[in-house]
Amino acid sequence: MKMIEAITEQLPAWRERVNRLRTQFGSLKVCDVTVEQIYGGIRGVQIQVSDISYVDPYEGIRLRGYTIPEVLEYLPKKPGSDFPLVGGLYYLLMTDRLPNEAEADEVEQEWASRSQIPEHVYQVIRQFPRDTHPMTLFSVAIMALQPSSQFASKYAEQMFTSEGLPKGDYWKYYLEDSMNLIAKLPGIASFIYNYKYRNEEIVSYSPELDWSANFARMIGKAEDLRYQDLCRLFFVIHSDHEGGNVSAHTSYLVSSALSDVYLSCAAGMNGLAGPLHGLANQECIRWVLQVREAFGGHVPGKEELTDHLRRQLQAGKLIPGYGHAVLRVTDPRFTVQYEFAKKYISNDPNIELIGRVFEVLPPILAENGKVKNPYPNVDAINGALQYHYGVKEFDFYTVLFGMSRILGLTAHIVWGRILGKPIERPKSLTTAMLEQLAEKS
Ligand code: FAM
Repeated sequence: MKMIEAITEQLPAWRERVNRLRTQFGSLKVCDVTVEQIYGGIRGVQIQVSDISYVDPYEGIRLRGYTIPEVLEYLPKKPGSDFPLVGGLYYLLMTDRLPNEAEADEVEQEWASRSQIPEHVYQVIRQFPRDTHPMTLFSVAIMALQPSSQFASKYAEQMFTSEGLPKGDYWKYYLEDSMNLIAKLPGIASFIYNYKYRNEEIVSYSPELDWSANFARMIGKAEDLRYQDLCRLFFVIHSDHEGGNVSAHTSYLVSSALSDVYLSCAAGMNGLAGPLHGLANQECIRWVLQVREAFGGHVPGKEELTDHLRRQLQAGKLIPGYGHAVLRVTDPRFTVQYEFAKKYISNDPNIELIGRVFEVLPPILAENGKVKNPYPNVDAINGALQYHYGVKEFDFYTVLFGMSRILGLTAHIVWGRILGKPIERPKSLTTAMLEQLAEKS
C-alpha cells in the first residue's frame, strides 16, 4: 500500500523529532494543573500530543493542518460528486500528506477487498433484542471481529518464537487491523440499521462504489445520489476532533496497553454512546421537531421564536446543538452542512427553523455572559439532514458518527505505536492530600 510507503518514509524524521524533545527538553514545564482542573474533568490541561487534528477555539478543527473547507476542496472526489472520497481523507489522516486520486482510490479498493464480514458477527447482532440501542450493537459487532486481529495473534505468537516482533513494527499490524475494521463498518452499520428498522437484509459491498456510497446503498439508498454525497460530507467532517474528547482519549488509552484496534475502538465507541458525547446528536432533531410542534407544525417567525427560546432558557433548559467546551465560534462543521442544506433542501421546514434559530439564538445566549460559546455546534444540523433523506431513526445517528470517528481513532492509535508511546498511567492523589496542599498554600 502507498500509505505504508508514505508513513515509512517519514518515520525516521518523526521519531527523531519526538526523541529530541524527550531527551533535550524532557523536563521543560508545559502547564500547571489547578485543583479546579483536577475536579473539573481535566479541562484545558495540556497533557496530550495530537498531530492528527487540532481544534482551534476560533477557527475550529484542522485535520492534519487543513481547515474543514480546505479538506473538502483539496481531497480527491469521485467523478460526478462534489464531496471527497473517505479513502482520501484516511490517507491524509494516516500519512500527513494530501493524496492524489490514485492514492485515495487505492485505499478505497483496499477497503472493498477487505469488506467481507464473518457470519458470526451477524449472528451476534441477531442474538440481541431488537430494541437494543444501535450503539450497543455496533460496539459488540466490533468486539466480535477482535479474534481476527493480526496484531493480537502476531504478538501472542512472538512470545513463543525466537524471531520476535520488533516494537518498531507494531504499527504495521495496527494499520492492517485498522484497514480491516474500517472496511467492514459500512456492512456492520447497515446491517444494524436493516436489522432494527428495515428488512434484516445483508447487502454485500460493491467494489464499484466508494465507502460512503456503499453504506448508503446498503440501507436502501442506491438511487439517492444526493444522500450518498451527504454521507461523504458527514463521514469526512466527523472523523476527528483532537485527542482529548471521550472517544478519542478512551481508545488511545486502551491501545496504550497494547490492546489491539478492535478492543480499543469498541472502548471508544462505548464512550461515544454517552449522552454528553456522541448521543447528543439525536437530541437536536428531537428538539427542532418539538419547537415546530409547539407552533402547530409551522416554523415560527423571529419574534415568536425569540419569546419561545427565552422561555426555555428561563425554565433552565439547555438548547441542544449550541455551545461547545472548546470552540468559541460557529462550528465550521455546522457551516458546511448548513451550506449543503441551503443548496439542496432549503424548502425543508426543519432546515428553515434551524436557520431561524441560528439568526436569533446566539445574541440571546450571549446576553448574560454565562454561556462561553453561544454559537451552533455540529450537532445542531446533523439530525435534520439525515431526517430529510429518510433516516428518521434518531438513535441510529450516533452509529454514523461512530463509523466516521473510527477513522480518526485508528489514525491516533497507529501513530501512537509509530512513535512508541508507552502505556498511560497518570498519578492519583487523595482528597486528604489535596487538603494538605491547600493548607500549606
Ligand atoms: N443552552 C443553555 N445553556 C447552556 C448551553 C445551551 N446550549 N450551553 C451552555 N450552557 C450553560 C451551561 O449549562 C452552563 O450553565 P451552569 O453554569 O448553570 O451549569 C453555562 O452555560 C456555561 O457552560 P459552558 O462553559 O459554556 O459550556 P460547557 O463547556 O460546560 O459545556 C456543552 C459545553 C456543549 C456540553 C454545552 O454547551 C451544552 O450542554 N450544549 C448543549 C448540548 C450540546 O449541544 N451538546 C453537543 C456537544 C457537541 F459538540 C458534541 O460533543 N457532540
